[in-house]
Amino acid sequence: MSDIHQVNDLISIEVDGDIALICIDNPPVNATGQAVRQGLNDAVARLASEGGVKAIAIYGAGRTFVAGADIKEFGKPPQPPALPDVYNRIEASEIPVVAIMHGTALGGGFELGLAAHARVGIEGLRVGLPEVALGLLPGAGGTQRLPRLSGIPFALDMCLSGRHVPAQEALEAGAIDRLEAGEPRDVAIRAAQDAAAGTLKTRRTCDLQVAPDDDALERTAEKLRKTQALLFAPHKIVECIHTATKTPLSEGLQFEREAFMECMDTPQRAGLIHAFFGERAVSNIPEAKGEARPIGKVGIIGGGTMGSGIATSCLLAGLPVRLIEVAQEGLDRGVATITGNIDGAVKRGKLPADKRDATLAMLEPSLAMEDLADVDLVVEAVFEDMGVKTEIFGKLDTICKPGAIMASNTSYLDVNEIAAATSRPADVLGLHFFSPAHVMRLLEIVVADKTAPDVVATGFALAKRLKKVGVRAGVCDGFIGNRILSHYGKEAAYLVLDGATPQQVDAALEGFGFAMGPHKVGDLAGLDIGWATRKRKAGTRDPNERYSGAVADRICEEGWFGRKTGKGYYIYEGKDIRPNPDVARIIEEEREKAGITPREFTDQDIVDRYMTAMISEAARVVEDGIAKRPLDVDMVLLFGYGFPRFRGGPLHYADTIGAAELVRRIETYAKEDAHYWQVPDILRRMAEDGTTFADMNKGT
Ligand code: T1G
Repeated sequence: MSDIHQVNDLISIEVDGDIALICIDNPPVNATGQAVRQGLNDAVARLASEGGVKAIAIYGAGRTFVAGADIKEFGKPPQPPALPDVYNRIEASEIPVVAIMHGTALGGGFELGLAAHARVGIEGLRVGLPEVALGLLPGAGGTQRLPRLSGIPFALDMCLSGRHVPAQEALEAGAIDRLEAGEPRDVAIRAAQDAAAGTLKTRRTCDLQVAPDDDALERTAEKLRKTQALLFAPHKIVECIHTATKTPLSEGLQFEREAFMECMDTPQRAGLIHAFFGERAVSNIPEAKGEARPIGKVGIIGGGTMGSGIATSCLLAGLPVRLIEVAQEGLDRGVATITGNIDGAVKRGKLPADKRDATLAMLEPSLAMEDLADVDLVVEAVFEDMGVKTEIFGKLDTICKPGAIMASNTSYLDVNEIAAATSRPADVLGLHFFSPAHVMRLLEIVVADKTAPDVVATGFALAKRLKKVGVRAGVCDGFIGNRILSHYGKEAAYLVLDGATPQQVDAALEGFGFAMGPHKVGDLAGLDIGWATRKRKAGTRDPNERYSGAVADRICEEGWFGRKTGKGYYIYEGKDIRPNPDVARIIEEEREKAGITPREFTDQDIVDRYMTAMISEAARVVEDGIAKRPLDVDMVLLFGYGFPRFRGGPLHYADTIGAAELVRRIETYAKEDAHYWQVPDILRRMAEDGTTFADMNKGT
């Protein structure tokens, strides 16, 4: 190739004879930021004006084609040229343009392909329109051009699921025209030559008609009204695709643009983009970037629900596991649970069936703790008793090889005290998994006072290997998540004691976006767990604290622990779930005992109180340095506690309320209970100086 011209830092043109290549080189993912848009625009204009070229191929440098518009630009004033205009210029080009897509072609990246006159994929390619996961919709022609190429059902599926579609499926759906092997630039040269020679068919997508399918549109709209009533973008997507069936492309693009801007203006977009970057920022801390110790084999102590889940997660990540139990019966139960988990993973398509046996073969059950002498990491997952845990760590200290890491899966106990049971506290940390541990993506990496930096780095490396969202947490009772839960959980109980019903509280919070209200969650997890915690804390409970467990204790005393006993706050018979009428009686009796006259709460009252309670304790967790940044708290609640993703997390949500209003609320509620409702200093300072939690996340 002879003539290379750099249009700008990110876009270059290469001309050879009668073909030209346009290369996009904007690491890490060739996002279409302003310079890429401008460069593409100028490159196509230049080639059109210079003439002499019969075909153009656009490809990406680096590990992937274009992974979409630059998300970092969202929420800021838009910079011209707008992406749809650049793509309309490409579609209008008299010179055929072929898009060469490798790695991932997502969002605006796939839409670039759709605007081109032919699409060539390179093996391993995955295409997708994941905008909906950001509270947006494909805003550069995706909702108008894809139905023209692949029909309405496929377009609805891609735009609403946001899934990354393998190239072969995209080829079969007509979303790409060819699938090839080779380096992007080489494939680009061949494709441009074929387009110039006419052996690669080129056409404008705008000239194609959409095959009507009103049934699919109506069915989808109906389903969304039931399943995603709270979300904005999915409904707009259906409207856009519907418009594609009725109007010429230019009008459809106009409709799509307006719908896109409506989505852009929603708080959901801000919440979901906060979640996107937060998920990546949690490991963007100095400790996580240090040199990690190699992890080749893992030892798990305890074959219960947590131990088996953690073992499964390691096996699925290709890590050999030695599972330790004290008795054969427990060991067999652990192996059976792990085997069931692995079979479940095969069923869910998380593990290819032909890898099942090899994966299970990496599991070595044992009754001898001495067999942990050669592992690189031990995760202790036995029941929550400090005495038992310190005894185990004391023993591990005599067994584990130098440099081995000893971790506890405790969900609240003092990791410093556990570490002190060894002669090498630097090699000890907390790795707090969430049940079911092979499914839940959150991992609290609990850093004790003496934990060595490379041990922390190893915790983050393990999280990445297990495809978990690892969040750094300091040591306190309950770390980040459970500490906050134990506080806002009390408010749910107070609301019931003061007049609301468990069903009303659950419905109000489900209307806010939680998949399940706190009473249903309690029934699912087992009410006996909370009961044990209340008993454990009874001796140290502050006498000024209003007891929140009266109703729950009575329910547990009846032997009703929730789903596992068929009864809790609700009665569970098959698929039928209904309020437990006996709970209403218990609530009345406990109100009488406490001399409470029940009062009315609106759903908004319930949400405001519950969320203000959550935000208060979350703010204190940041203030105490247990969480280094507000976004760490947000990601813990999103990935471990079912917080609605579109709200971004409790502290992102707090910024939509404002510190001054939160202080006002707490001071109002404190008139009822000054012990429970206390304004965190950090909130008071924020109300005075106007800082936000987002400000505290900046620079990370
Ligand atoms: N914009 C800006 N930065 C991005 C980005 C994007 N689209 N995609 C990734 N990054 C950053 C990311 O934050 C990280 O930065 C680094 O790249 C590596 O990413 C008009 C409106 C492509 C599958 O939603 O799904 O197009 O943390 O760690 O695991 O219709 O990134 O290193 O500083 O995730 O290999 C639609 C989003 C946009 C795709 C790669 N596109 N990206 O995964 O690496 S909206 C998306 C991804 C749009 C148009 C609309 C993944 C990936 P840092 P990473 P990875």
